[in-house]
Amino acid sequence: MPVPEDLMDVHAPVAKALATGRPVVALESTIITHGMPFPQNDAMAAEVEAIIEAEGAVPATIAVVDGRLKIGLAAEERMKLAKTRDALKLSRADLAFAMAQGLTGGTTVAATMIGAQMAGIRVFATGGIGGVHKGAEKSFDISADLDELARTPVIVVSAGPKAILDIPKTLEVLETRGVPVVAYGSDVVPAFWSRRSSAPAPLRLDTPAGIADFQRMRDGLGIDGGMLIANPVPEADEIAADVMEGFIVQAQTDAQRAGVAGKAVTPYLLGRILELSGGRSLQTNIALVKNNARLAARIAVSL
Ligand code: PSU
Ligand code: MN
Repeated sequence: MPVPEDLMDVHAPVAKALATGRPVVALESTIITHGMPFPQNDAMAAEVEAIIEAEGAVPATIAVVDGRLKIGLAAEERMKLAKTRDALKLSRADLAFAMAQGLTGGTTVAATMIGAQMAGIRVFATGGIGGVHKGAEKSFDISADLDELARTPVIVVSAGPKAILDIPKTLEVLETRGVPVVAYGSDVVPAFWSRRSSAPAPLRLDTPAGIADFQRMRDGLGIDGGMLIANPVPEADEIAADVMEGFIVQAQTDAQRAGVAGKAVTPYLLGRILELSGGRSLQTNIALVKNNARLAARIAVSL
């Protein structure tokens, strides 16, 4: 059996930071391969990495390239991935499949958490996590991201569950599985493109140091698994929930009509919402990922 170190390529600046105990922030790559069109996807990824560096941490974009698990990508590698049209979308179920077959893919929140933990990275920034889809009582569509949060000890900084999901059901599943959901500086859980959902925050913290203290206490008690930080999108970039609702309902109707199922659902809905909103949802998505990267870097520095 190969040992994990033989399966992954840790980008030199990331390896150096990990070896010297400097803060590192993991980044996912499904948002690059399936979440945004080229060239905005690569531009977003570059800006996000620069924000993390400006905060004094080292970014590590995680992906699978030709069967190798990459922990950190050089700029040319990232650009190449952003242009790869047939890249797979890899979660816990198919991460090892892609590696065994020598394939290339973006890693979802779940697969990125697995890679981060293997490399020893504690903090990870993304846009939004997958969750319980609306109508899940019929479709059974519940993202593997939720199970991963329950089992893998990585702090995931997001802008809250996407409003294409059933937010109350997503929070119920996280509570059942023992995943802390911390709203950052807010009494309500943010809803990705919008700062507020109708769900009260299960937990609230207002500083990166407070989040780091909470994690240290979990470590001290031997409580494993991840935690979810829900960081509201900046006010200037938000789209009001009632405006979003129209786009979401339309996108869902279109998805059903087109027979979209399984792992294609989230990319389809995001793409359709982008079209329906005339590109506005993409601008908001980019702004919130940058905002999350900044907070994640501050948490990593605090830890
Ligand atoms: N957030 C975005 N764009 C995305 C995703 C999140 O702004 O593309 C991706 C993440 O990688 C997340 C995945 O893990 O969607 C969830 O997919 P699913 O619902 O199929 O588990
Ligand atoms: Mn799904």
